Amino acid sequence: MELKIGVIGTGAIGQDHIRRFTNKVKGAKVVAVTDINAERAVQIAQEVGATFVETGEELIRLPEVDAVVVTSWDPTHEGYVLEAIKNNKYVFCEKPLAVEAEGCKRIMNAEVELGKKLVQVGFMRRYDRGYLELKEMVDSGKLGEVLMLHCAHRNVSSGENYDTPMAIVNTAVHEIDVLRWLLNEDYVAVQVIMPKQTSNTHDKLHDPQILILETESGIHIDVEIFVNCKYGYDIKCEVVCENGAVSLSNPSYSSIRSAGNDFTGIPMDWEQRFEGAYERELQLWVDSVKVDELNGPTAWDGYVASVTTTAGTVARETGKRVEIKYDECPDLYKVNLIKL
Ligand code: NAI
Ligand code: ISE
Repeated sequence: MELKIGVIGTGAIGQDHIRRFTNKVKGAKVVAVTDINAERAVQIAQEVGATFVETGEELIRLPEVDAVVVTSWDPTHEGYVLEAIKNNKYVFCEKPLAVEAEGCKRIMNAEVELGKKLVQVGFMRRYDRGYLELKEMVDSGKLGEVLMLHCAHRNVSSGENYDTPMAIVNTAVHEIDVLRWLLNEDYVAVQVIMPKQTSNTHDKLHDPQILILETESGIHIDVEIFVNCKYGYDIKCEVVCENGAVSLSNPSYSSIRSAGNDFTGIPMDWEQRFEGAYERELQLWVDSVKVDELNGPTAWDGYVASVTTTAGTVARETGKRVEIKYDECPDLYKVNLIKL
């Protein structure tokens, strides 16, 4: 039977996910969409044979909607997720789960009260083949203990509305999630370094920035966040261990040799770079909803990401090393195995 999905937010990633549910993911169908930009949502609804609904709340309550996807702006996520839980519906929410840790806690409380996980957060990097291979190597212990990680998150360019705090809250949040999953460890402290700026920025954005995270066992992680690098969408991660190192490589399917050079393509955006990860993420979410047992990133993961990004913001503002403390993890979230 097909899982009938309602999508809230038909902007960039909302449209991508609708396309994936329609053309790639098996066993799912988008039956309802909504957006405050009604004109665009009506058009998209027509294209995929879905119903346009006036509001997100109305969409969540529709009896024909089995599960909800939230791809609207960040501050709207919490309200829609809480409404979905209230209506006992599974909900896939793009990052961030809520803009602040308190919002994530309200969502966890609602799930704990219900005694069931209904929420999955869109941390798609956990489904990327490259990160999965790194994790396999780290977990195998073949290279010895992990000592350091050197990472970079480079976007081609950022818009006028993208400002200094977003580098951590909106962009490095992906590293913050995927690296604790990769290492099976949480963070204990964070620092932020503000290096020399690119001239390709504006006065509300300090670009690049460097985030330094420390984990429970003392692993140091540096993450360069450079959102106007101009040349491509470049995601780097080198895990340095006692007896070797393992790194991500950019997926590319061909290269050109000409005039004494070897040209290899670089993805230009996250859609291209993580195409396979998004597909796997949504397919596994649909499969898990159908068997009534989620196995992806939880509200707890959303909470940990939020506490960490907030600590990162304080570290940037104060220039100091900031210790990170999380609440006790509720039992509901202690077992969470992604079966890939
Ligand atoms: P966007 O601005 O292109 O689309 C957001 C859409 O939500 C817009 O069409 C807007 O009209 C609509 N919207 C805003 N408030 C609404 C409300 N109350 N009810 C219904 N619709 C509403 O933004 P984009 O890039 O698609 O991002 C959406 C979300 O997805 C963000 O939270 C962002 O952080 C996340 N995201 C995640 C990515 C990932 O790699 N996992 C990549 C890009 C975005
Ligand atoms: C965007 O919101 C994403 O989630 C992308 O994956 C990230 O690369 C980009 O920097 C963010 O703005």
